[in-house]
Amino acid sequence: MAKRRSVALAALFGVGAVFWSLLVPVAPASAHGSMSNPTSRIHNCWRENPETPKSAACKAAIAVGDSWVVYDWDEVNLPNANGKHRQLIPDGKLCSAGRAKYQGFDLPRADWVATKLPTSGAFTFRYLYTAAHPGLWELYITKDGYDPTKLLRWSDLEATPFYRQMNPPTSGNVYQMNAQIPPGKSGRHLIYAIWQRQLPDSAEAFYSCSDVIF
Ligand SMILES: [Cu+2]
Repeated sequence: MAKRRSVALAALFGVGAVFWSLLVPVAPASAHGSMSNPTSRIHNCWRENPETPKSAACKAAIAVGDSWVVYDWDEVNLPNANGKHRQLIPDGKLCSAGRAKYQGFDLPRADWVATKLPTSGAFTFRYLYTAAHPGLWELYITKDGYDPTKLLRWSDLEATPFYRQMNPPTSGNVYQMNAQIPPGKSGRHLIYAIWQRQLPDSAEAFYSCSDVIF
């Protein structure tokens, strides 16, 4: 009896899935972006190869999460953020956007692969996208005295972004963010990027953590 019912249910769902696929336009459900220069933690682990990561930090992140998570490197998002990043994402979970799926990228470690940045002047930050959406980009840098071996809190970031721009120019599949390097930084720091899409299009936002060394 139970078996016959499950067969009937499977048939029902099978028909439903076919019907649904005819109605929904074919579009990538998870296609958005992440910082590529300086590379974000998850973007870097994806480049290293989720199945054979090289760095100890990527190995550890994948051990906590899973390798399949890394293929969704462009989807560290909250679908309904609407600017309320600080209310929605708890301290210690900034790099995962508070999502359990991405928790490996919150690991406090001093050996995340880091990009060397100049200590002053203009720099083009690059944000790789798999789908373009109009929105507001903000780049935050950690305060002096940042300690990468501690969980990242909102209060570890400077209060105001050093870059803030609606719809930065694109080249290829990359948003080009022409910014001034925040002055006075030395050693290891973290750049937190927030891409907030705009209503009525969407309240979705994307988040990324890029480790850097000045
Ligand atoms: Cu998207």
